[in-house]
Amino acid sequence: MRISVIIAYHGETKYIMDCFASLAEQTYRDFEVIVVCDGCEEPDVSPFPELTVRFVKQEASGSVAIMRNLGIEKAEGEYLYFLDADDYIDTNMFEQMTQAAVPDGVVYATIRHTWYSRKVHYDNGEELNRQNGTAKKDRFRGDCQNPYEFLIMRANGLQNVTILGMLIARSIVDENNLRFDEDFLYFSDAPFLLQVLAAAKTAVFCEESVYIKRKHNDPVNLPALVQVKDEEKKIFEGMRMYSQYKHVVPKDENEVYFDYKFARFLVTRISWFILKAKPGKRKEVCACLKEALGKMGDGVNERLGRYPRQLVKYGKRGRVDKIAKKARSNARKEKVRTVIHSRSRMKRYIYRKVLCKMKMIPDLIVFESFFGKNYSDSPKYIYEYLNQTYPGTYKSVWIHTGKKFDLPYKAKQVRRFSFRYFYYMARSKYFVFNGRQPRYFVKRKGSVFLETWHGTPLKKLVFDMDDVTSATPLYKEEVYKQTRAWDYLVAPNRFSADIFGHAFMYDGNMLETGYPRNDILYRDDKEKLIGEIKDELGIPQDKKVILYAPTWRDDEYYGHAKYKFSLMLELDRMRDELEDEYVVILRTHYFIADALDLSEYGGFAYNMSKYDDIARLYLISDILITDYSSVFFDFANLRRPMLFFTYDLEKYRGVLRGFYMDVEEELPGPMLFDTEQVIDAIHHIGDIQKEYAHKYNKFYDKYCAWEDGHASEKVVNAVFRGE
Ligand code: C2G
Repeated sequence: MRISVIIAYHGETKYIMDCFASLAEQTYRDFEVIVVCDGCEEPDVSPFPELTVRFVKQEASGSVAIMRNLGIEKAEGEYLYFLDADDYIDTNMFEQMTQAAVPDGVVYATIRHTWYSRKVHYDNGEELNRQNGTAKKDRFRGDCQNPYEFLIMRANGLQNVTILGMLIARSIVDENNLRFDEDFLYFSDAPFLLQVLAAAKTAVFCEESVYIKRKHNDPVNLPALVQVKDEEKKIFEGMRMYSQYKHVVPKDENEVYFDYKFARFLVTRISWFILKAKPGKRKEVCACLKEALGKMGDGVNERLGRYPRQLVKYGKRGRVDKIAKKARSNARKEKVRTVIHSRSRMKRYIYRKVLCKMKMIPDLIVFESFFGKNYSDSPKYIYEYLNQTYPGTYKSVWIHTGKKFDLPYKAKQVRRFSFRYFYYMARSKYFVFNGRQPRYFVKRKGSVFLETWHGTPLKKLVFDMDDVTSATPLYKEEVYKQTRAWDYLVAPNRFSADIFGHAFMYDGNMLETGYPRNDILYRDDKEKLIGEIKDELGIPQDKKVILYAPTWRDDEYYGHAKYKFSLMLELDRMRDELEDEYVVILRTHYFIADALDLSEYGGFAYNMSKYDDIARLYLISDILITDYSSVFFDFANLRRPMLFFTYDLEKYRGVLRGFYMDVEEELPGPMLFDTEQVIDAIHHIGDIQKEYAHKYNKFYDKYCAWEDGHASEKVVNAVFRGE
């Protein structure tokens, strides 16, 4: 029994390899693959010699309906199976489906959704589901054996009613001359599905067969059809599709499901569209809607709540004005309900609607470093430079997370997300942040946002990441919106400037100045400062300092921005071997929630994770041990030795992130994998420095070339002095 797999391909090169792999590994082998290319290059199938693929070229870019119809023309199998180029299927799907197949019938499967590539989805399924809300099971809880109910009701929205994951006897299509309706760009699945169901002799549910639908985490560059922002066309198509194909659904209890889906489409999409539409457009909607609702049965009423019932009633009477009025008052009620039930929503509401309408304060600057956790990093040095050089010219506000900072110059301090925070976020002209601002930040006309960012990127960032496992799957879209608000972005070196351009899709002002946070590393009075900092921290002046500053791991967390850290360096052994000459400072990343108790190593190991400014720790450190943290790009400015404790290199590089550089080639120090190697390296640190001198020089030239101790000045001149 031969299956024809029809894939509509629209140039989704990034995804189709997973799709092919899932076909190549099918346990059932009697199938052909037809890829219809939509005005794009054929994908490379060479990595899958076991697949016989026929390509059909469609010259101009068309629609999924046109492509699938072309596929049907070419198909030679007794069964048709539609698969999307961005999706993949379980390896035993065809085997299970063919066992369940009946002549002149269809078999339908389970659909699951994922944001991830095949590798991540299968390897880490459970974990990732928990963090990012991937639907593990269909949410549908109704009768799976009733194909109408199952196939219509499980979809989230009318546009998601789909033909995917269904094995269809070719005879059904031929005898009834069925084709996808090419008049529809977004809604061609439902008509085809309904016609197939009406003509099929039997429809069998095969629960174990799983079709995995991949959601796109980059709707900016590669939106799925449901993510395309083309609301007007979608609204009209949805109404037309329902009007045209409602009659295909049998006039029995199954009618209710399709009617229900359309009523929800009215509530969630059409009514909003009407609300915002101009009078002429409203009239057009009115006519189409009236026609569509004229086909709606009465059976659906008891399934609908009061509000949808009212909208249906008004729509049937052609009263779009009433739909708009009702939708507006309903939206207001909803807003009030959510706002009064949540203090944070209330504050955000007042921020947007009231505070952002107040006059902007032209000499006010809001500073934030690491989401208010520290008084540190480039915002700190810009603030200090401004106050030293232009005393009294600017007013400063520092954001903190609960504990006020000890600031050297006059400044207001506001707790993050407090009412005062929103007040200053709304009224300030300038913003100096080293991370992303909140999603709801309003970029007011005339305001100036200076983003300093917080490190030369080693780990892949935003648009250069494939799977986003460490953040919400909508991270890319979110960052895209946030980076649109940045007026200036500081780059520490050419390498970063280039990466920031594509990783953030940033084309605003790039300040190619070096990092203000590194100015301190070039101070003339460094020696004096080192003595002072050692005294401040209680570190003996005569001991050398080893700073251990690792980064965080995307897959080890308690919750949002609360990451775990396990200390893999054995401090006991280090103390035994090194305590005569050295002390160790442990500095965990600001995302790490674990507070490590090092009291038993008193006098040898110090936990400085809560210390504000890591740059001051660099200054007093003779050796840096790190892993994949950007700290080494900064520390290199001191030209002191570095060791890389990369005990989980393969996992980190391969599964979690991916790097921008070839670490084996470029790191200016050895990669070490256990405590013994670390101790040995410290004993032979002089030899290591000699061995790595050449690499270190190259590294310094590439990543530290722009640093000269004057970055704050250059940034301030560009942003605040208009130079
Ligand atoms: N940091 C620190 N202590 C650590 C690790 C990092 O104080 N143990 C600070 C350093 O200033 C470092 C910055 O936090 O440069 C960023 O830390 P990374 O470990 O590089 O990780 P991440 O926050 O993911 O930023 O482009 C840079 C990347 O975005 C990395």
